[in-house]
Amino acid sequence: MAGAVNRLMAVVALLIAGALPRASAQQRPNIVLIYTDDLGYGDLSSYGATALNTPNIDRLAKEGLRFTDGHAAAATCTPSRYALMTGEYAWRRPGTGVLPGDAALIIDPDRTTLASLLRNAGYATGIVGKWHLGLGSKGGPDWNHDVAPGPNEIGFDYSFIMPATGDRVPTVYVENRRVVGLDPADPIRVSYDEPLGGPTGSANPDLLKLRPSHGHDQTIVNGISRIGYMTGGRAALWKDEDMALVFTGKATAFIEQHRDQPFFLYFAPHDPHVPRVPNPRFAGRTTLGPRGDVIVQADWSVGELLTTLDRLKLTNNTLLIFTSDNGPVIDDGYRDEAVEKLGAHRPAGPFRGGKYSNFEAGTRVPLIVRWPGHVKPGSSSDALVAHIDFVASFAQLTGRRLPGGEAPDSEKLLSVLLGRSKQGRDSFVEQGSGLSLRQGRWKYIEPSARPRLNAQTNTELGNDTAAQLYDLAADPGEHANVAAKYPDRVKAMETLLRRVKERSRPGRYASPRLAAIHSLSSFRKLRSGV
Ligand SMILES: [Ca+2]
Repeated sequence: MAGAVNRLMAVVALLIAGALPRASAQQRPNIVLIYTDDLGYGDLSSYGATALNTPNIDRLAKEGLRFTDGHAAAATCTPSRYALMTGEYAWRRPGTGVLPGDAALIIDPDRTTLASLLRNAGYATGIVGKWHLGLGSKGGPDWNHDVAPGPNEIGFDYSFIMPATGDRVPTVYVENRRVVGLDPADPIRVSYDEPLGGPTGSANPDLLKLRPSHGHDQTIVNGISRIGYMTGGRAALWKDEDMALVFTGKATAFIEQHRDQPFFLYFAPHDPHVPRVPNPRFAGRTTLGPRGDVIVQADWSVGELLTTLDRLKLTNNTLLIFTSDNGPVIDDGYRDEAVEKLGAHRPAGPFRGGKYSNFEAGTRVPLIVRWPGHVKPGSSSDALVAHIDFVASFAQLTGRRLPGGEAPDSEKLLSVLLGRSKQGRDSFVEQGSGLSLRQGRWKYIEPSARPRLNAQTNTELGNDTAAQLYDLAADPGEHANVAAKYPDRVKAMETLLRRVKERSRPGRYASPRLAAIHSLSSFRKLRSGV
């Protein structure tokens, strides 16, 4: 009761201050965005999987709206998350590809982000989980002092993050700019160029409990070799088996702490990205090996958040979105039985390709929206929507106006996200190995001389030197290229894609500071070959 009164008082105070001219308490729900890592369209029982059960995520589908044409902006982590945060296609910005673990921040702190938008709207904002958008200014972060700029500088009041990925050093958590548990007498050193001493996967395979299948053979931490070299920080190193529990605990604590005010929680679990190392309580829970076990672990994390919302009586006033940052991959660098135990499970569902690919499974991901009383329970939508639209849609939700030029590729689709309209995007550019354009039932993949197959992950990348056109209504698996049959359609979509590319806004964010950050991260990317 006291909580409800406090919340009402806070809203009244904001209304008096004129910050929210048309908003009411009901229009300003808490927002929880759950952003899993490499989870495929077909990996949930609510999206057709039968090899495993995801009852907590399925509960969201039963109580909310399930999208069948929802998309990440890109088929890999960094560009997908960049577009989510900024509302701008990542391919417009050099240096936004998959980043090494010591890259500088790639988002200009001066621009509007999903987090700063909501903070300016009066929300308490927090991120728990994977970041992978770079940290520090030019030259990368100083791991032994303030690790900044980072999430706290682009709009998050609170941050508890994994800097890059589970398979990249440094393997430490950073909470509000500081490495957690760091002993100053044992400073962290990180390099993506030269070995720093200490055992590596290539030199000391006998020390490994999980062996790499390709790459991932540099510094060993917790019996697992990673990408990149690291020494020091021994007291701060994470234990992979505990990561889901740690993140989930921090996420539920954030909810608990902010129960009396509008909050935005961006919860970005590591699962089911590699290395897949389930907590013992989830090991062996599926027949799919560790990849299946960590999906069940992610489902448990979701369940913990749902239980917390229920217990605090916040469920009805919380808009919850569940999704994934890109499509699935089976062998992503470790011998973790994912290939051997896959059986009949289809992580990509009916779609072709996966993580890294131009084909639909690269970006088409599970997307569920729940907001009791506002979103019809058990409903579904085939509208074309994308994570890149969250910035503009959350601006609608909170009655904020986006300054001109901000979130340039984000569309106001709140009514679509809430299931009140099925008029989604007219078109959408998917970023896989190259670029593709979606428009209605059609998908155009621009010609490319890039490889057709990622042999290491066995992913069909969808590249071809000829233009490809697919009719997804008749052929969701993209097997029949009908470009020769519909030359006018190909020409029109090629032209539209070119126009979208030309629509970029040169200069607006190209401050000398950001230009320096960009050029540095591109340079590092080239050097480290990621
Ligand atoms: Ca990912």
